[in-house]
Amino acid sequence: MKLGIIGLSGSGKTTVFEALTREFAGPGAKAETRIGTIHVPDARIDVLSRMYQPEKTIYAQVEYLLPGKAEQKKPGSADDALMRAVRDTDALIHVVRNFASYGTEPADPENDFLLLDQELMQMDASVVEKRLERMETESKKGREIDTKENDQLIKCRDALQQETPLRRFPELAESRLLRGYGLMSAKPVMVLFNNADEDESLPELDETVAQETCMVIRGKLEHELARMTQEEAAELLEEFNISASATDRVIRASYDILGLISFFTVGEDEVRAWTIKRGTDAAAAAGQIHSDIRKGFIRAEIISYKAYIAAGSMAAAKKNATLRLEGKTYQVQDGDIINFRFNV
Ligand SMILES: Nc1nc2c(ncn2[C@@H]2O[C@H](COP(=O)(O)OP(=O)(O)OP(=O)(O)O)[C@@H](O)[C@H]2O)c(=O)[nH]1
Ligand SMILES: [Mg+2]
Repeated sequence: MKLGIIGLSGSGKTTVFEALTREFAGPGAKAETRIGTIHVPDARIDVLSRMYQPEKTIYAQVEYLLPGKAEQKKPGSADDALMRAVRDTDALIHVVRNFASYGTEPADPENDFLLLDQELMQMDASVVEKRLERMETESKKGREIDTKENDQLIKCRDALQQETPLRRFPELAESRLLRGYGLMSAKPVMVLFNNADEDESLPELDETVAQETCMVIRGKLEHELARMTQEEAAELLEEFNISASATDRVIRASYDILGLISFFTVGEDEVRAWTIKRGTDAAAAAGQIHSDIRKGFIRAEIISYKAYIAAGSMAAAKKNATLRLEGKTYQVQDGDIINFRFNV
């Protein structure tokens, strides 16, 4: 799963990308598209790993993509290079400047967000319009067109004309028929306000913006923290009276906007988080591990992380019956610890 980092020029995209991924580029590397793969921090995995002392501990992962210079959106320009760059991403992190910087206007975060968000909608509108025109031509020639797709495209056009991003309409945002178009405003988004070092609060937002998933990061501070040794970082955190770096929180939230949850498998060889879409059933979750486990699925032994910790051990959980047996259609919940029983 991949998240694309977008934002107006100078908003702090590179700073945030590097703080989140801890991949620091020297000068010159700036022009290229960068991808960073990172672990999703999960305190539950930490605890399970301490209990089992396994040979391997495996966390869930997400990828961040920072478009190269040439692909970033220039305000007011109509080029669709940005769209091509983030086409294959599953969600967007929209970085918004909320710090004063020398030589630029004072921060106007709400306006900046809306400006680029509207440009995303214009990009979508142009894609949708072109496609509708083509379909009309086809249909005039007597060729058959996909009427359902046509229908959905018209709904997109209507929404975009009202300046409503497509992500507000689950039917359109999740449509298989539209997936190939890489529509920008259909992607889930996290608005990441990039604050000055001294400021930890969200800017005041009106309703339209407040309904987005909004978070704050102090990009420059987090960037410094990410480069430090643990001792140095602890000192800086104390100086700014912060309990922990915000990057973990932001990374977890990126996982959430993707609609992803984790289930766990545990053992002395491996403690592992597996990533699935919310709503996945036990059979599909088994298939994530191995197609044979799905094919030979008998039952899933399941206990929630919380119940497991409360019970203290698998044996105790079996005794007090918090360990349950579930079938193929059981909807896996975030934090389920699962042992699949299967035939090969
Ligand atoms: N005070 C302050 N400065 C920041 C913060 N984040 C970034 N900056 C500064 O703002 C400038 C732009 O940051 P970048 O991360 O390069 O922004 P960008 O969005 O990648 O910029 P372009 O790639 O040029 O579009 C740099 O000088 C950063 O040091 C922040 O949270 N606080
Ligand atoms: Mg940059």
